[in-house]
Amino acid sequence: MARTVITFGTFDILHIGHLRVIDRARALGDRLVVGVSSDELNLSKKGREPVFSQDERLQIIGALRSVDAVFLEESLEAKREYVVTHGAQVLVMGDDWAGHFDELGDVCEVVYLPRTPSISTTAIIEKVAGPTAGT
Ligand code: C2G
Repeated sequence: MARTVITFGTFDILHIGHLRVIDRARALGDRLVVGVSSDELNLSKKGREPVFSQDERLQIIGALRSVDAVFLEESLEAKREYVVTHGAQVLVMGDDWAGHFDELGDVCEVVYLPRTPSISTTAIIEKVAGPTAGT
């Protein structure tokens, strides 16, 4: 039976750290499903809307070679339902989430992969904005 891997993220302003976690997640199975977090979820959790809309982020992530299917992640608390609904045997998250989803160990294998150092959406926004931005 095909082994389905699931992962989640905002993936705003796609960068090499995102691509690496997606490629490494896909390598752990035969099929990768990605939950892309909604604009609303980001606004409520991070206090700002992503630069790219959820529709754009869904299209960008869905176009990647390693990704077999995408869906909108509308609640951080619904991981268990998403894992079961999508038939995933493995849940992959970056290690900034280490320990957070261990309780799902009864329905799937939970794997935390090391983050790619020195890159983040926030750092890109700051770099593009330039040193005088916000002054
Ligand atoms: N990531 C990484 N290396 C980086 C930056 C991000 O490996 N330098 C990984 C994160 O660990 C995560 C994925 O890329 O697994 C997506 O990161 P974010 O877009 O920041 O996702 P986040 O907002 O943390 O996810 O259920 C989780 C939610 O969807 C929110």
